[in-house]
Amino acid sequence: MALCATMEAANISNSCISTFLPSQSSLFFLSQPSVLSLKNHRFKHTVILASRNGDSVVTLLDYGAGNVRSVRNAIRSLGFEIKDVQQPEDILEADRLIFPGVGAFAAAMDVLTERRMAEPLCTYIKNNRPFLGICLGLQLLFESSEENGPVKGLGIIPGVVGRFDSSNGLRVPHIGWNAVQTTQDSEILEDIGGRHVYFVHSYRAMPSDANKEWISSTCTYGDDFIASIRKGNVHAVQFHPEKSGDVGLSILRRFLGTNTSYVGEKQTEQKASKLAKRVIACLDVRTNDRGDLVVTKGDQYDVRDHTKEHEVRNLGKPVQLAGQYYVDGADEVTFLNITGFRDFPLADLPMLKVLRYTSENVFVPLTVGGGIRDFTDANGRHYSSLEVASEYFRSGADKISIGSDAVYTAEEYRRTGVKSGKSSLEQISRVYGNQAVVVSIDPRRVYLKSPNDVEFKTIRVMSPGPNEEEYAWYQCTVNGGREGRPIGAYELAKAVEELGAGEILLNCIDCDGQGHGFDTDLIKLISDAVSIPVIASSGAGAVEHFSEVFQKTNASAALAAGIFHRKEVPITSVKKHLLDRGIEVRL
Ligand code: 1PR
Repeated sequence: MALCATMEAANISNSCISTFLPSQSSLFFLSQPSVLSLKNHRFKHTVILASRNGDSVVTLLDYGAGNVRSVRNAIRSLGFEIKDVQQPEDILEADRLIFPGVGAFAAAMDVLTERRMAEPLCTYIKNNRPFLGICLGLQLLFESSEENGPVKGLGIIPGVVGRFDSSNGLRVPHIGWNAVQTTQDSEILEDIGGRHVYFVHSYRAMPSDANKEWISSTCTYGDDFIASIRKGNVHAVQFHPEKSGDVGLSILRRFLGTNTSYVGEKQTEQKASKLAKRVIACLDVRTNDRGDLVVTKGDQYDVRDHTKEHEVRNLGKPVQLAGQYYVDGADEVTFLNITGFRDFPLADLPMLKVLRYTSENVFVPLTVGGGIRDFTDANGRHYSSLEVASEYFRSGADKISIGSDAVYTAEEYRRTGVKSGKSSLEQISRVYGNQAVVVSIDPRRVYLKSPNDVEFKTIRVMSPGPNEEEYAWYQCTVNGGREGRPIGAYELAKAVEELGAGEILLNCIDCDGQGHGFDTDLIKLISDAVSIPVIASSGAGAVEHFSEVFQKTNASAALAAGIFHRKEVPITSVKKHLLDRGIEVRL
């Protein structure tokens, strides 16, 4: 590795850098210092190039079942080249092999068997050759899995992979930044030291006497499960290093054989101990009247200025802002293509480009929403919602978010009581897993004199309505809040959980952009009703609003937009405040 350049671009904002953040500068490892990457980051960063010798090639086992772009980007950002496994022999010839398992266990085993890759993979591992399995790439090493099963695995490690038990209120999937306890020396984990890493999964392998010699770390979620294994040169991790920020990149770097620590110095005593509450930065994206793709922000979903020109508010460039939020410590970044309901996203190539460029340098999870539905274009070509989602995943999304289409699906499901299996929600979660499917709800509060005035779930509100109403229901809307539908947020949330959603992004049109705080009545109602994680959204105006929502509700994450875009409240201040209030966050 050669340190090539330290550069400081113009207009660096220090306003959001506080003393407790892990690093005040970020390290970017580029195989080629592309103009785009450098141009798009207006913050201090260092570029390091891997040496160009035979050691810079990594073999990747990508069996084509889903998004491994993030892993590719992370490897490339460390200065390594990727050689894809094309045929079984490539596995045995690899100097180091990374296996990022994606999709479902049974499907992955089928592909490995059909392509005659299972046997060379077992031989490679049994010969103690350098190996790193990620997520499903860890689970497949075990004897079998209960996912779609029982299904036989590669049988290298004793044990059965089972589902998290949600019967005691545990939210499944396990999504977010959690702590690991190392149980055995593993040089690839050396930089973890009390930091959180990113997990997203519903199934896990459990420690036992039979597999204890393999375990290098465990994680607690309900019970203790296996977070990583290590035997000789064989490593595998249940979490996602490619999505775990600088700690994750350091794990990859150590596996790839460069042992220098590049994790920023941590200036806090906080040690990760459990699943952290997430702070998410959201970018509502659309094309403005000049044809530029911009980050905008509405007041109760109205994104146009109240001036004569009535222009779409322009709060910045999507790739640049996402990169900034990554450096500032956002635990996830969400892009919502807010005109996706009328503009077909696959025609919206700029949005796909935004994802591609962002995922090159942002190593935390990326969610994208807007326009995920079946579509027939002017030439009569039909696109399924699965195709739309697949394109988003291929472009770098880790999760997709469905808005309007999920409302129609839930209405139909409530009407018929039948799961058709054909909705976008069901199809995408079947192929990519529930953890990859978020449903975004856009409800509007409707006040009522009596809870019997509607057939939907009502609540007694903390503050009475304009005509002293004491009750309200939350009516779902579609098309960016333009049309109210005959279904409540409560009914929608319950239905989409049953249909396969892995997470709920809970907006509130009344609170959006107001800065008066989250609607805790609504968030409590929904987060108590479902057992999947709920992201609280809309209304954040001060750091206290984040602690309030976590103290009063069971939200797993809180999302904000306007206060971050306008630089009124930095992400670092939000995290510091939560930490001061005893709420665990990722640092
Ligand atoms: O219906 O599948 O095409 O998805 C469209 C997506 O775009 C939905 O997720 C919907 O929420 C979003 N959307 C549509 N129109 C708007 C709009 O603002 N006019 N944005 C819109 C929704 C709400 C939040 C916002 C928070 C936090 N934006 O994402 O970021 O309210 O804001 P704040 O912190 O400033 O209060 P489909």
